[in-house]
Amino acid sequence: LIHLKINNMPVTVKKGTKILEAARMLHIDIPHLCYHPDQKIKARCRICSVEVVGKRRLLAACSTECWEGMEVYTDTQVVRDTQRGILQLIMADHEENCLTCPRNGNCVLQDLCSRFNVLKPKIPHVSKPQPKFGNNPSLLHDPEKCVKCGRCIRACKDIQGIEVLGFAGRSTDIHITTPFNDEFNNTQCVLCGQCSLACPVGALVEKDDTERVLDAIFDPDKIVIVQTAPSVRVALGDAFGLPKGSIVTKKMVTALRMIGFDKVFDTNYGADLTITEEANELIERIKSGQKMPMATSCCPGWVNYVEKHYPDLLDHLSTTKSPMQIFSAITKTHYAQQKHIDPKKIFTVAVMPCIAKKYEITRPEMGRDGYQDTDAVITTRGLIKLIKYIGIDFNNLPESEFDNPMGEATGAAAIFGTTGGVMEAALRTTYEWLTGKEMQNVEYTPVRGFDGIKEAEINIDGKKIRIAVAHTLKNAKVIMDKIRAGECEYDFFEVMACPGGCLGGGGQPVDTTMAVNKKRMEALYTIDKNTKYRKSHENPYLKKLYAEFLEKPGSKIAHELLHTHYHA
Ligand code: HC1
Ligand code: SF4
Ligand code: SF4
Repeated sequence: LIHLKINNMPVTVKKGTKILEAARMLHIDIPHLCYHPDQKIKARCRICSVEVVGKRRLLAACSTECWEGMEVYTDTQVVRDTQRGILQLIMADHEENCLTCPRNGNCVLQDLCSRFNVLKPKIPHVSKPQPKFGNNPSLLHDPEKCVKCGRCIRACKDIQGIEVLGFAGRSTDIHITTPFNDEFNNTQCVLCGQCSLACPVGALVEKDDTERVLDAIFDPDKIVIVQTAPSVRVALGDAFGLPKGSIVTKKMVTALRMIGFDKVFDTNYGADLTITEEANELIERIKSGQKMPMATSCCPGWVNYVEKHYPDLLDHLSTTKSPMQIFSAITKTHYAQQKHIDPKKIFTVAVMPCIAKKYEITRPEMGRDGYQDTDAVITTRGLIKLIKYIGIDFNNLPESEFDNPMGEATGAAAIFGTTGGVMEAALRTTYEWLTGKEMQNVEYTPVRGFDGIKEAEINIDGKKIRIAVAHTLKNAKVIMDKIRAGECEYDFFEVMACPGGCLGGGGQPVDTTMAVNKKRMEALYTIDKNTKYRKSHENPYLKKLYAEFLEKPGSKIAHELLHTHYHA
């Protein structure tokens, strides 16, 4: 253990602890911009500079390890002048239009300028107009708002292993851009949005669809139906100061009704359908031995990755659509027929933790008769905006239930939001269908937790099924390279592009970290435990849907509505 003093207050820390972390133990927040708890430390911005007795220069608190007897001061005149000087320099190179910035009110730079009273620029402006990139449905890059912290670069490279973003230029011309300054569409980008989650300011943001949703709500000719993804309900509370991992499903449903949605349904119902179709597909592939191993396909970041990086292996993706798209296809066909509504009058909105989902809904195969199945995706951040816009006192809301029939779902669907969840849900159904026996213990722990790649072998009636689960595309790459080399022994594998799965999605609240994700994961397993039915094929509304409309898993109509194809 190491003993030191910060601002004359003693603190004891483990060897290797950085000054920034030690200060936190004393409830002191040393300002930081380029530091992110889940990333490699670069000490680029130096805003965390502190004075250390015996050192002539200021040291970066994010990267300097504490030593025995160290004496640190975080609030001297020199430190404050340095911090203010750095902020002045950043502001001289920053488009100052905070009022029109999507991160207004939620921006680390804005907070720091306010905290250090840097209200008027003292250094002449050096920033030059730069082109914005955003010719895609998901992601917008505005280099004039960039603070050059490099967090987006590290997210893309270290989480996804993709390296779309990088530094270019020198001195005042230094900027972050894509290869050849190209639009994201033309690069290897998969629109996962991890860069936007890492960005502390408004330089990389999602495309905002909240206005379009409000327009539909205000349109008297539209019936606006909303569905909410499994992992939104365990993250939304963050924005209202609730403990991380709070389960706010029922308050969320009330808030959605107050915003004006005509029906509030659950993506989890779609997830149960995805599992029944996917389990059936897996069993068919196991029996035929074709296109093995089969991979899950509900994550559009992952699908984009296979299309762009491994087009030769597209056959491995399950053809089953994602829960969101299955949900919307049923809404605009069977549900519309049952309720005698012209599907063209229905406007379907999905609340997702994801920005790649904004792209997924625009794929030409995701609709029929000239309309899209899902009309708009808003992220968890978008929903927070709408709740604040309406002026809803979220924490004091009464609780309410989803509408039915598409609001009823199983525990298997709930865990889709965490890495390993889709696999566990699929196994619950596959096991019962292959053996005809009831699965006693539905909790399959080998696929739980945040290890990068989890592998297991299950014995189903004497047949060994080899499975794997990966989260982040850097880990997925390991599996894909093995398949390409003909060295992969799996039968079935799950990939979710974001760290921890959707609960760490690119559209989640901006203070998402792996520590927060762990709480969200525990919350999803709690929902599963407390749900009446825990296997997708036991969802009573789903059984009815197959009896009335879809006939059986893998039927012709199920293929037409619930399955898709991919393009190289
Ligand atoms: Fe997901 Fe999925 S789990 S992809 O993460 O399969 O976005 O939460 O809605 O579609 O169900 C996201 C989450 C989500 C789909 C489901
Ligand atoms: Fe990289 Fe994902 Fe950002 Fe694209 S969206 S630049 S793949 S982190
Ligand atoms: Fe979207 Fe979830 Fe995939 Fe991330 S893991 S890209 S949030 S679907």
